[in-house]
Amino acid sequence: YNRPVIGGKSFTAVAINCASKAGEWIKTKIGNYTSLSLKYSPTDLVTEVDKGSEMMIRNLVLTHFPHHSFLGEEGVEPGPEASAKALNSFRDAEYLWVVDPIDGTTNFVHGFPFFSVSIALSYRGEVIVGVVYDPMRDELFVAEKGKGAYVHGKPMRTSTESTLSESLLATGFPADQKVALPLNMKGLQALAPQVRNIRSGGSAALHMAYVACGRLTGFWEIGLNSWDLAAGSLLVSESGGRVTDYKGDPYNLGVRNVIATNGAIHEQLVDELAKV
Ligand code: 2AM
Ligand code: CA
Ligand code: CA
Ligand code: CA
Repeated sequence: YNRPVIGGKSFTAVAINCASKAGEWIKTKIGNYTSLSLKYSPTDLVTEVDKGSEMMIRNLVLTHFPHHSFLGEEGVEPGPEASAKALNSFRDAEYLWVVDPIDGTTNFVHGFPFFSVSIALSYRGEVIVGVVYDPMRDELFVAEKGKGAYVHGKPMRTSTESTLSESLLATGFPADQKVALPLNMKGLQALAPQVRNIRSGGSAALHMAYVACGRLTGFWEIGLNSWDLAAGSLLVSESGGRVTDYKGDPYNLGVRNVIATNGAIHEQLVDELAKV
């Protein structure tokens, strides 16, 4: 894989530009958005800022790369079936941008300062660029396939804990209250007594970035979508960590139930979650 450059603009440069522009704008909109609506359920929120951020990113990407495909959360009908269908409709795409314009909308709406912009570029289904931007801390996480991962230009490595008892983990509470949420509660109950502690920040993409830079030992969550995980998956793998589905099979864009770790505790976490 060679760093691709078209018209003097690298894919990565465009991704960074999109994430920082959108992030700066989102930051000005905290406590200042005008329309809040429910998508799929009372917990599934969207604002005009989600839509505006996605439009900003989409326009910028397609201006630079008009022949690329684009998959953004707010361009897809709500609900898990539509998400899977949308991703599947791009299975033959060469270059596909996979974008979450605000990951952590609930936090954005409540003014809880933990959300991010997540932008990934995949080539024939494999993520080659991943950018996650946290506008509140002005932290920019960038990875390129085969070229490592960086936070503001500084190389990132995952943490070194090798046992669950030394581990700081994160998870998220799934929206699906019938199957996924109870399953996750069982996982929590099994893991909580075994680990140092567990956090739930509310942005899957930012949790993945925190695994990549070693602030978290690992992260797991059920029922996510491609745009939540695509960028973060490359951050983690390029930082020396591991990203798989619940069974321990390698990450791909279709993975909804994710386990991401520093590598050292990966099998232990997969095993513990398999027991519940
Ligand atoms: P979002 O803020 O972009 O919607 C938090 O646990 C994670 O779950 C976030 O990445 C959040 O992304 C996602 N999330 C929130 N509501 C969801 C829903 N109804 N279905 C699937 N994912 C959701
Ligand atoms: Ca959402
Ligand atoms: Ca999301
Ligand atoms: Ca979102």
